[in-house]
Amino acid sequence: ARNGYLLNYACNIYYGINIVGPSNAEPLPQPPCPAMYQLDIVLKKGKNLAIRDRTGTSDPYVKFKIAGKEVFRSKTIHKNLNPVWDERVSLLVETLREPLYVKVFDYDFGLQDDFMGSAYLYLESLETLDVTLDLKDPQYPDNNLGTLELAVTLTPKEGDVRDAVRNLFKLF
Ligand SMILES: [Ca+2]
Repeated sequence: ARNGYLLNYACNIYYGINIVGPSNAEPLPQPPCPAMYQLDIVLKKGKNLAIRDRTGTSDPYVKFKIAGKEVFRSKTIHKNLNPVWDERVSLLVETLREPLYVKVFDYDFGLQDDFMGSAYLYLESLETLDVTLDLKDPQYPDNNLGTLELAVTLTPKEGDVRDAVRNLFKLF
């Protein structure tokens, strides 16, 4: 929380410099607010996931995407609709505007994997550590495809607070 405060403080001073200048002056170049966050996610488990195999089960795995880019793929857990992954991933994100796109697939040997549902995790409005996502198929939004449980922590990066303060002093 202290780092977040410092980062906001540094950013506010950046923007403050531009705001208090004489109105007829050329605006100073707007330095990008050096906000960068570490996003720690524990993919815990899935509950009541969708059946995609003829045997009445699925082989689920999970992909995370941010801004269209795949940033994580979990292990496949075979023949289990209530899989426990307990996998941890640490990501660096530059903005909280892009949500984390979570997609679940059923692994099929030699065939194209089947879609088992997806959900968005909105980082801007993230308030709790423990997150339960309702999986949906956008084509059939009324179908319940089970849930995923995650633990999510968002931390402003300390290094960037230091950079922000260093850059700030260069301006004087
Ligand atoms: Ca399968």
